[in-house]
Amino acid sequence: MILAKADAVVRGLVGEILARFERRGYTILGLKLMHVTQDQAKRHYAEHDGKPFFPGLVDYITATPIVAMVIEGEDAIEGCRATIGATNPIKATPGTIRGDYGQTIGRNLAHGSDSPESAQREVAIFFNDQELFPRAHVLGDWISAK
Ligand code: IDP
Repeated sequence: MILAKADAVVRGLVGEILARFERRGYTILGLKLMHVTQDQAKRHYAEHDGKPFFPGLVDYITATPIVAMVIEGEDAIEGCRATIGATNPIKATPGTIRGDYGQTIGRNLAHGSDSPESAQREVAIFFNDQELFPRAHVLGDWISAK
């Protein structure tokens, strides 16, 4: 699951971010502009609870609406994380989302799930079944045929 976080929305970079995943050939299964509740933010970032930056992180993704996306494709998790770039934009390679548009770790524009288990957990926090369109599987298989 991908999030275009609050700074991406405020800066008008949602289209740019979304386009990068579309251009790689991934299939969009779900996509919405939404306000993240405190509860959703805390569940999503539960692994960071207790760290000094946790309150600021929750504030960050609840500050304005964000865009949540579920996408799929061959090795999509690894591919999406590569497209997003390193957590700290200063260390992110130019050509990645964070490397092209980010300045600080506290405003790094995008989130990408780091494992299939995380993706499953996160999708359940942000989407209900009616908001996902699994029929796109057919296109996903076709476009990434080996
Ligand atoms: P990731 O987003 O690249 O997977 P994680 O280590 O899972 O990175 O951290 C989740 C998010 O927490 C980061 O994207 C960033 O927004 C925030 N974050 C991580 N470390 C720091 C920090 O040291 N200061 C402020 N925010 C941080």
